[in-house]
Amino acid sequence: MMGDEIQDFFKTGLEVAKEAGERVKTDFYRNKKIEVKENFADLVTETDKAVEDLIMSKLGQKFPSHKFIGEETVSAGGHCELTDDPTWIIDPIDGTTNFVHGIPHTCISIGLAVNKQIVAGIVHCPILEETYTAIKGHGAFCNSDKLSVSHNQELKGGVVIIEGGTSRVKEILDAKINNTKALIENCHGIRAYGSAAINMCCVARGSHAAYLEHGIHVWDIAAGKLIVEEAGGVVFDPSGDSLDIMNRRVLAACNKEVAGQISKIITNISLERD
Ligand code: LIP
Repeated sequence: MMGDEIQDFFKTGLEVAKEAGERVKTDFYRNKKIEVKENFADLVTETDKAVEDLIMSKLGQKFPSHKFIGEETVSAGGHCELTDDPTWIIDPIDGTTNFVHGIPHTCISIGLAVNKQIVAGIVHCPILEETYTAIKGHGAFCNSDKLSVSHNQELKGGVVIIEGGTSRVKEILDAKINNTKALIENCHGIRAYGSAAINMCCVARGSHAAYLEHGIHVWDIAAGKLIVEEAGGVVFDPSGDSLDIMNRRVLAACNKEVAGQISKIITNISLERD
């Protein structure tokens, strides 16, 4: 696939993300219709569904041969298969719990995979008014500012993001609490912004040394993975192995030294694949 084609796909993806952002912004300040998915803490709103429909129909009209993986379509029993075909991987609202509670860290995350590699990524945060973008080989940006990860090589000198997630399974929570403790003991501080995509952009912009989460899905990290890598960072499986994007766990870091120091002190958790 030619670079010009990717640029064209990206341009359309960005236009659609911004249009979707207007809907998210309007609904953010209104009462929301909320439903639960896997458990009481796993939320979806009518806005999530409407925004996913909007993105898929606009991109589908423009690129009829492309495939789609969307959070709400998969949650409703749809297909979650990553093939070599151009595939748009969409989280219509990443940070749904934030959206529900009026916390501004919420975004639209759109990644485009070709031959199973992410070639374009868009994380549009309509309330924060930040749009993170990357095209493979062309760097990563926040609005028009070029992004660069931190050069710090010591975990002990950085801030790390670790999320609680939506699972309420005791064994998973126990492992996450142990990992949280191990991180607190070994870094300046921990944070959690409630959106995997925004967490990854925090690593890309250089303010955070790393982000660790078990339990995420491919739509949470597809765009962010490329944004971190194009800002000079690394994205691995938390074990230190290469990332399997469908394997529901992620470790993004400013460099492989910091990633390695985290892999050594945490316990990996196995989850059902996407
Ligand atoms: C969210 C992730 C976040 C995780 C939440 C949730 P959603 O995605 O981005 O990192 O901790 O549990 O999965 O559901 O808001 O798209």
